[in-house]
Order: sequence, then C-alpha cells, then structure tokens
Amino acid sequence: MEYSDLTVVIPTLNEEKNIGLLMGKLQDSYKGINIIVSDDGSSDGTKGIVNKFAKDNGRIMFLDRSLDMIHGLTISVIDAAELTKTRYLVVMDGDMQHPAEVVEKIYKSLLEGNDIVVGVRKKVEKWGIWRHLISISASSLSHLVFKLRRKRTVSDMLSGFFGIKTALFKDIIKNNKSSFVFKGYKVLIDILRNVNNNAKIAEIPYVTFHERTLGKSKFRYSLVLNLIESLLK
Ligand SMILES: Nc1nc2c(ncn2[C@@H]2O[C@H](COP(=O)(O)OP(=O)(O)OP(=O)(O)O)[C@@H](O)[C@H]2O)c(=O)[nH]1
Ligand SMILES: [Mg+2]
Repeated sequence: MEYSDLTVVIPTLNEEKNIGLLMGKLQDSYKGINIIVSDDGSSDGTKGIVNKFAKDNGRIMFLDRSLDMIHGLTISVIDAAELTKTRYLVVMDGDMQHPAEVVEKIYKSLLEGNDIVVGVRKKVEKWGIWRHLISISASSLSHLVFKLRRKRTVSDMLSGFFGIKTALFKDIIKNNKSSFVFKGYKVLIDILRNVNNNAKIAEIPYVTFHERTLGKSKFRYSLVLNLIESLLK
C-alpha cells in the first residue's frame, strides 16, 4: 500500500530519545509517507536527528518554531496542518506512546470516507492515581459539556492521536482559528467543537497506551486549565 497521500504531524519538545525511533518506524512501515515534525525550540538533539532523516528523505520536514511568538502543542499542530499538502493527515505524539501500527488503520478509515478518525486508548498502563483521576474527571467533564452543547462526542475525547481530512482541518482553521487554545494539548477538542454535527467520525481502539519510557513528560497540571478553556470557548 502507498502512503504518499498521508502526512503524519508530530509536535515535539525535547524528544531526542524517541523521535528517531518513531520516524524510522513510520518510514520503514509506510511507503511514501510524509512527516512534519513541528518543534517548539527543543534544546536537545531533536532538530539534528530530524534533519538527518530529512536529508535522505524529501518527504520529511522539520518545522522550526523556535523563534515563533506563541509556543504550544496546539499551535504547533495548526502550523504543520497549514503546510500539509496531502489529502489526509494524522496527528500523533513524538514519544512512542501512540503505536505506529495504528496509523495504517486510521489511514484506511479515512480512505473509506470518514472525516475524522480517533485513536481510542482502551487501557492506560502505569499512570499514578492522580493522573488517572484527572484523566477520568477531564474526560467526564468534556462529555458533559459537549452533550449540553449538543455536539458530537467520541469515547476518548482527550486523545492526541487522530486522523482528519486535511481540507476539513484547514477549513476549520480558516474560519475558527481564534477559537483554538494555542497553548493547550487538546487540539481534538477544539476540532470537535468546531466541526459540523453531520461529519463522519470513526474510532479505532488500540489496546495499551504505555507510560512514556524515554525522555521527559511535558505534562503539567496547568494544562487542565487550558482544557477547561477549550471546553468553554
Ligand atoms: N511543539 C510542541 N510540542 C510539545 C509541547 N509540549 C509537548 N509537546 C510534544 O507533544 C507530545 C505530547 O507531550 P507529552 O509530554 O508526551 O504529554 P503527555 O503524553 O500528556 O504526557 P506523558 O503521558 O507524561 O508523556 C510529545 O511529542 C511532546 O514532545 C509544546 O509546547 N510544543
Ligand atoms: Mg506522552
């Protein structure tokens, strides 16, 4: 199968321990795949590693956002989406928590005609009690707010692993860019809030979402405030 009509967007901040492994896996598994690493000024070796891949493969791009005025995961994904030339796009983390094998399933589901395809975690390993509690509360709150606003929900509202038709994403950005929480983590929530209720949305369950094994987490509790802002916009 050919993947030249797919771009994988990977937001990164200091992922030197993971990004080479992930790009190698994507490049070897998916012929013709395009990758944009959208980096917010990593101070480690992330840039060097990605540029090494990019030198040998014209379909890989390092988007250097180090000098941009606004830093954040969501704005990094938006900037990469605006540069995407393929018909389909998948967003995934650069820390190996999202299984590269699932990209194929998401892509096939997009090819079947779905507008948005969400990777759904079925089991989260090794999170501490607080992280679990926060995740469950944030997820319940997201469902509640969406239901009250009569908006479509998915079973993992907080997923950072999803595919979307590029034209749809660009359209949402064009018409509603200011309603995205640029510094937030939950770009999917911003998309679902803005998408038309008759969009075709599918889910791809995957079994285990492992705790990050390499590199440092950028998760901080203040991101929950960004999520609440995202829900209330
Ligand atoms: N461009 C950009 N990428 C970011 C930023 N913060 C985090 N990332 C990347 O976004 C992805 C998700 O961040 P993580 O630190 O893994 O967050 P998380 O998965 O919620 O937390 P853990 O489960 O502890 O890993 C990773 O690829 C990070 O490198 C940011 O401000 N800008
Ligand atoms: Mg992570």
